[in-house]
Amino acid sequence: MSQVTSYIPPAARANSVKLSTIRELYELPFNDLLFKAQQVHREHFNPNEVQMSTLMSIKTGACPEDCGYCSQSGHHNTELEKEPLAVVEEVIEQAKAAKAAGSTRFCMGAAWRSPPSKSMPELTRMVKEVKDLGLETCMTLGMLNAEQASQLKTAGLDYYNHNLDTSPGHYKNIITTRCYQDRLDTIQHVRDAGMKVCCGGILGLGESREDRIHLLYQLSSLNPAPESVPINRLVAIEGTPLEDVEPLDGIEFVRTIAVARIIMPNSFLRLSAGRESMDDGLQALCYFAGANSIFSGERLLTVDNNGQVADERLLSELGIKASTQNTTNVV
Ligand code: SAM
Ligand code: DTB
Ligand code: SF4
Repeated sequence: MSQVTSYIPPAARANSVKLSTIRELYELPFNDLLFKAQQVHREHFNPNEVQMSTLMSIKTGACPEDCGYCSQSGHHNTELEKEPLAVVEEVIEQAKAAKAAGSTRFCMGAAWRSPPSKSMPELTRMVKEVKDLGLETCMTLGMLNAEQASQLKTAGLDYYNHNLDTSPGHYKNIITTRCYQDRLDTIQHVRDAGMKVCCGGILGLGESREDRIHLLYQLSSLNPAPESVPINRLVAIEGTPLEDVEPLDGIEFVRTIAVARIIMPNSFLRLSAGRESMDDGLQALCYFAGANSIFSGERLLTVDNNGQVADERLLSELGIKASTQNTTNVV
């Protein structure tokens, strides 16, 4: 594991939004912040459209990493049923169902520290066959080296999801089996291979506002900013070290979405894990603050998601439509 002293490559620092600017945005009166975020949102996106992705867990549990929030870590006793790598046919079946339900992107997630070399042929076949269905492809498989990133890109992978999760300072309180720089290195390999970056974090890990400011600073300092930014709200899982953490206040969650929208105006902001615990009002505020992408379907990787019926009801009430266009040429 590499030792970290500095997290932002010097070349990216020049363009990055200042920490003090992010702090000032957080401190704005709520209505001023939301008004500003909605203005920025309208300049860059259709405010009445959301992009839909569907997740599939292609390898579940027994992960060697010790992420304190995760049901799939082999370090915690979560009683999760482990599953080996899925066969390609099963993945295609689920991708077809996702497309039929209106999803434009299919995201395949595996509980690995990094993908084993022996699985690369199956993984590249999954990418090719999902892409042949006319879906955008995304994977999240843990750390990648340059060669793996290039193999996945050649197979047709559009996006790679790899989150920074929290601030550099809070990271060691949540994960000890890898460091921040490891995450940044994989993100760089993904960029160098020519794929789009999906990178965000989790709120509600017992972090302070200052940690949230530093997380957003890191994300907006990636050069360029990630095309897709998932904002997860902790789903506290029994048996993990974070099972009893105090839930993050909804208003602070919305503020974070709004600040992210302002400082990363071209990025799709995905309201990710934890949406199931949000009532209609909170979700509506998140959309108003600039969230414009969600995971559809009944399940995320191991936890429940809102499901199509509930999503269609709320989105129709809000007059928000699922975007039908792929995003691979946007930004
Ligand atoms: N193993 C891969 C990795 O860590 O990059 C991919 C899968 S991992 C489950 C993807 C992301 O899901 C994590 O980085 C984290 O941000 C989010 N996540 C996992 N468990 C969560 C939970 N209980 N609540 C909220 N977000 C969670
Ligand atoms: C991301 O940031 N959130 C998604 C996706 N990327 C892979 C995963 C959420 C996982 C939620 C917990 C679970 O289902 O186990
Ligand atoms: Fe493993 Fe990813 Fe879960 Fe961490 S978040 S324990 S790397 S599956």
